[in-house]
Amino acid sequence: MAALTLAAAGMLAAGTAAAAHPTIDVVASNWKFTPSKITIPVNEPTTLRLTSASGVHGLQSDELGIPLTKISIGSFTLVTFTPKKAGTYVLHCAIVCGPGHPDMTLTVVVTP
Ligand SMILES: [Cu+2]
Repeated sequence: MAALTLAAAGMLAAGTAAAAHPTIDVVASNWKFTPSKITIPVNEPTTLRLTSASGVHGLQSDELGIPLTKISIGSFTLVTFTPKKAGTYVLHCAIVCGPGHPDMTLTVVVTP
């Protein structure tokens, strides 16, 4: 009986932790991401909430598991991914957006 109760408590705790994963706002504009650097934990789901203040931009990372995601003015786009490996990833804007496009990056630091 005591073991069953402990098991149920453990499941509840795990459910709470999974639901509490962070959502991070990232605003794209001509020609930068704000913030330009985010830090997230490895092996935990993270949701980015993306929008644009000017221009159409994009985000994509095969290494992080982020599919090509278009970022438009006036709408919020959610993308959830789970980084599998700690490290520093420099993501370039994935949609050609003008003269500042080559230098438009978002740095994602994945901590162990
Ligand atoms: Cu671009």
